[in-house]
Amino acid sequence: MIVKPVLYAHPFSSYCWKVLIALYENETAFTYRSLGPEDPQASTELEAFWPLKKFPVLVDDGRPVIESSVIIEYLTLHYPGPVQLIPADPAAALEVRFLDRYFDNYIMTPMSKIVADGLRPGDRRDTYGVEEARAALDTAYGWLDATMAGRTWAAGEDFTLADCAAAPSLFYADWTHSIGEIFPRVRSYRARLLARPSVARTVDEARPFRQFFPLGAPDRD
Ligand SMILES: N[C@@H](CCC(=O)N[C@@H](CS)C(=O)NCC(=O)O)C(=O)O
Repeated sequence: MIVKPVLYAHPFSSYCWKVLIALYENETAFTYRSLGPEDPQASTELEAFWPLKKFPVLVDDGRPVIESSVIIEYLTLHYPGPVQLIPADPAAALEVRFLDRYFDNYIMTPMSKIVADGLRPGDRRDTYGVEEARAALDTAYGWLDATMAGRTWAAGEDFTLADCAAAPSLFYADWTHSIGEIFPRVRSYRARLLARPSVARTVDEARPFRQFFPLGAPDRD
């Protein structure tokens, strides 16, 4: 009997999108354990595998694989498919891993800071921290705009791990602190990502949860 890996995830979670996009790119078979009130047992199991209770977590043959980037690396090793998300060439792979870190650390992190602030009680808001995060996002958009010159995908002509990280980062970052018209390459890259079938599917699966976006979701993708 073939045992499929199990993914503990939530369809609206940005870090889960990263892994879902990788799974959909290669049509990798997996069992989706959606974390939510409808399945409290899934959250109990997640905590047993990872007491920090961060998701996604992939469990393969009873072994947890933790951290979205590591999960995608694991999938490329154990469930390779036609889309090579990490290049075989080590130097090219380094660039992909750098860009993956770039999207997580310099787009996702300040975006999450602003979103999390929206969940705080009104008298406990971190106005200065949010201003800093907005400025950090503009700096990050600027660097990315220059870097994307002549590139279709983050690391060049091939869709990689870096694009799996870019899709949720730029999707939610634009909702949170819009990508200005002075960053045309970032805007068109975001649109290209949204048109990619694996990303479009992930965005569609998250649609029913938009009402829960803490800052209020705009009426667009
Ligand atoms: N570095 C982790 C980040 C995971 C993460 O922060 N996930 C969020 C959902 S997008 C989460 O678990 N939130 C629940 C919590 O913080 O308790 C990764 O790449 O997987």
